[in-house]
Amino acid sequence: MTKVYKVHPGILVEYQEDDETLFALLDNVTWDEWFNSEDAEKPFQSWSNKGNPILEAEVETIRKAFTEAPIQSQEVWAAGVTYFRSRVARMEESKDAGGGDFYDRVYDADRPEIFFKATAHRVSGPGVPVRIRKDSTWNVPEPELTLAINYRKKLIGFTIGNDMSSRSIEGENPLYLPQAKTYDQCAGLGPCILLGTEPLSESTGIQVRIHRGSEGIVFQGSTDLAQMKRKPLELIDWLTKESSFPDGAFLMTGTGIIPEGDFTLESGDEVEIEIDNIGILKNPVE
Ligand code: DO4
Ligand code: MG
Repeated sequence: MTKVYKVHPGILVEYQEDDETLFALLDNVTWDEWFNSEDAEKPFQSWSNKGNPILEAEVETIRKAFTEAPIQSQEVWAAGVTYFRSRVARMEESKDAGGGDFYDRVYDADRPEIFFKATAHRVSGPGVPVRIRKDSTWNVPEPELTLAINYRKKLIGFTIGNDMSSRSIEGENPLYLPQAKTYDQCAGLGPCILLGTEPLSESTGIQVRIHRGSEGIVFQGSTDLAQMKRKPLELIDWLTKESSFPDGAFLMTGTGIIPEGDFTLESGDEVEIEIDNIGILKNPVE
């Protein structure tokens, strides 16, 4: 059976041995070095020997110190309209601006929609606020399986991404997409990278829950990877065709969950995204 390794910021590695969860803290390597090392692809055999084993009881204390996102110098990119639900929602929001047709066409085209999302300083780790733009009136989180890709353009693992989006800005004019998508704290990433060089099973579930103070859960939705029209390796191929990534990159693979049109996020909400086998990413909204 293949071993499961999860790498948390830190670099704290979580793995299973003889039905036990073990942890090792790697203090002799930076995140960028680890991300682009041979061991990240294999994954991890020799690092586990180099790491300092720590007790499970110490892990929570250590992890609290790492409300960081699992990123150092990697760029964050995102694919769009990769699920039918996204195609329908974008066509609705942009119909008055005459942009609906573009989403329909990109859903069926060979070339996917891929856009630049963020550099590391615009990304929030677990528990750290993500933001809604002050000049936007209609906002949603987008829960997305996110691929970790090394400088050799190879898939090394998976994390959870929140592609925070302004639907009012995007819907006004599709040319405003970069402003709808990229601003300070426009993305959540974490809590770890589940190592793996093969795509996850299509039955992998993605869930989102939006909590609003005493009202409780005001939106929840779910999907699975079988609903995604594009394949992860196809998206990596398009992203890396004419671009190099000296420190590697993250690629969000698009959302299959979008609340109905009358829903907007509010400051004070908390977004909780869960992807099977990876974990849970929670961020308050500012
Ligand atoms: O085309 C606009 C953005 C699409 C997107 O972010 C998504 O489908 O997830
Ligand atoms: Mg998205």
